[in-house]
Amino acid sequence: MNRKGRDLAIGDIHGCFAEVKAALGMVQFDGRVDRLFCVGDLIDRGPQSDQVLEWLGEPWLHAIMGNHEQMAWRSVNGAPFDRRFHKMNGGDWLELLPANEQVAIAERLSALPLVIEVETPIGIVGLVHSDSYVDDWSELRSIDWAQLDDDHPFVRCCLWAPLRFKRQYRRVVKNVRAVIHGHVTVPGVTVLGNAFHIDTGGWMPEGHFTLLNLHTLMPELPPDTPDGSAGGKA
Ligand SMILES: [Mn+2]
Repeated sequence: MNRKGRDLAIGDIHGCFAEVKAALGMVQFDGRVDRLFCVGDLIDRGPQSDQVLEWLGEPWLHAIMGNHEQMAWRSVNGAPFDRRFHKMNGGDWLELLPANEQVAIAERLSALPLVIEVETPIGIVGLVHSDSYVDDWSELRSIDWAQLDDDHPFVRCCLWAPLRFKRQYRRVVKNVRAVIHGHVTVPGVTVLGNAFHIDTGGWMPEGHFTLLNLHTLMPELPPDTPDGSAGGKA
C-alpha cells in the first residue's frame, strides 16, 4: 500500500512520451512518492516508443502487457506471428533498431505481467489490458500464466478481446474493488459494473490522457482548476 503518495493509472501510451510527461507534470506527479500504473500498449504508433520503454527502468512505473507489447516481442522472437501485422499497427520503429537492441526489448516486454493487483485504501484494484474474462477475480489471480500458451483464450481475452465492453456487460467482477482496462478508446472514463475503461485516446490528435487515481477511482485533476482534464491536449 502506498501511504506516502498517489497511485495513478494511465491507459494506452503508444509512444507519446512527451504528452504523458506533460500530463504527469500537470498533476505534479512526484516519482519519489507517487506511482504510475500503465495498463499496457506503451509502444507503437506514437513517435517515442524507445523513450517510453526507458520508463520501465524507473522504480515509480509499473506496467502490464498489452497486445502491442505481445506483438513486439513475438515479432522479434520469431514466434508464430506475422511481423507485417505488427508493422501495420505502428510497430515499424522496432525493425529500425539494431538486432541486439530488439532482442533486449523483446526480453523486457515478454517479462511484463498480464495482470497485476494494487493494494489501495478502498481495496484491491486489478489491472488487465483488454478484459478480465471471468466474473470472479480470485479465478483470474489463481491462473499460472507461465503454463498458458500465448494463444490461450485467457491470454487472448486479456490482451486482445474486449468481450465485456463489446456486449456492454455490467456484471461486477467479484472479489476486487475495480478492474482497470485500456485497449478500447473511449471519449471519457467509462465504467461498466466495476470495470473502468480509461484509454481516453491521448495518443490520438483529438484525445487526451486520463490519470485515474486508484485510491479514489476518480481522474486526477491539476490543482486549482475546477474543470481541468488531466493532461488534455489543447
Ligand atoms: Mn491494445
